Amino acid sequence: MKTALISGITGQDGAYLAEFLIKKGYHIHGIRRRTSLFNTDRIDHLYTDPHESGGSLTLHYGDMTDSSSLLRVLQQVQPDEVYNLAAQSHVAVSFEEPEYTANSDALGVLRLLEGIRISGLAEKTRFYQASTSELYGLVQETPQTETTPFYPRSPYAVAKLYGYWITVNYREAYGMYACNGVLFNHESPVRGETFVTRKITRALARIKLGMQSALFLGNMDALRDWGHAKDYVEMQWLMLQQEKPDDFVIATGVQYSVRQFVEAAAAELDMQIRWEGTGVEEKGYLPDGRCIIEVDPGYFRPTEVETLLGDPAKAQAKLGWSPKTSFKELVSEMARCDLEEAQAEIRSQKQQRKSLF
Ligand code: NDP
Ligand code: GDR
Repeated sequence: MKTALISGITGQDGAYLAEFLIKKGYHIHGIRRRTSLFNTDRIDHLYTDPHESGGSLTLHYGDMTDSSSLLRVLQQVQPDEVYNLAAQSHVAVSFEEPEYTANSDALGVLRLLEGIRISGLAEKTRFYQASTSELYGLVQETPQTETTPFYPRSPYAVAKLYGYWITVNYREAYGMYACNGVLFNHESPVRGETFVTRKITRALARIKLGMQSALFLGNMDALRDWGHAKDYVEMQWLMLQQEKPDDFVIATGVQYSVRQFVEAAAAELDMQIRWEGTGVEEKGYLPDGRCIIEVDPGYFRPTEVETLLGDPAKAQAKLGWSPKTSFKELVSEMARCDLEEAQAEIRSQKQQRKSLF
């Protein structure tokens, strides 16, 4: 049985990857942080109590900012594969917490790689680094490929740039099997609620049910290449199954604006948006005249990444990559799930009211 260690297992990708690898017959070890509230919602369905036998998932406390915990877990688990998905992954938040972001997203990668090396695992353990299209930032060519120059535009992207290059360096210096997946935005019904796609589908579902009156957004002209997380984690695994380690762009090759995402999600929920005004004055109205979308400049970033579009030709050729989920299917799944979640919330509130009588 192969053993994989996943940092960031409680996040969106960690949950999809763990499920994917368990189906492949792996035993999974995951690194979770200590938090005051439960943070395992996304993986609870995969977990079995350690007191019962036959589980495929073991969780360890650890933190990307704490070498001692990473070293302990690596030495205990001696994994065949390490997937480094842990990161302070919110671009806007990285402007608020730049030093912490650098510590976890840049030095954290070094801690894992060095941990593998000094534990004598450099030959055995294959390493995946969650690199990002944010590296391209102020884009130098379109579409972006593995050879497009980087120009990071946020503390997050600058930290990830270090992560990218230290992964390449450990591959070249120590012959480690270490790969970068340069993944473009990927979403799902379990996407964090503050990323723009989930913020939109969740808010529109709640507006439809009368639970929220308006959605405030930042730059609606931003263009992104959005795929489905479920499709992308398969590529993370495939990158570690090749003869030689390499870096790959994973993207759909299709681009939409934030505004188009709003329109697509609204259409899925049988809502129609009429736009009026431009810039910070832009507003979205329902046919009955209610204003439900407004711009809040507070969501503008000090330096923005205006446009990203990936060219996945190399992954297509070498990994047999083709995205399975279309933009429309992705938006539809997210909108449907958020509508169901909002309906369940209403039902449980009604249930609670009933039990008061
Ligand atoms: P999420 O934000 O959903 O998950 C991040 C994970 O990292 C969570 O499990 C989080 O724990 C954990 N984490 C954060 N800080 C630390 C820390 N200091 N120590 C240990 N664990 C930590 O991100 P995604 O799943 O969307 O993304 C996975 C990775 O891929 C990230 O590195 C991200 O930067 C990168 N990426 C993501 C893309 C996307 O579109 N989703 C695109 C390209 C790259 P907790 O649950 O406790 O918060
Ligand atoms: P991104 O994702 O920054 O691309 O990083 P996000 O969904 O946060 O933003 C996408 C674009 O939408 C614009 N935007 C808003 N964004 C947020 N979060 N909230 C808003 O209200 C809003 N309004 C407009 C943003 O300005 C931006 O242009 C994600 C993360 O998963 C990273 O970890 C990953 O590396 C990259 O994708 C690829």
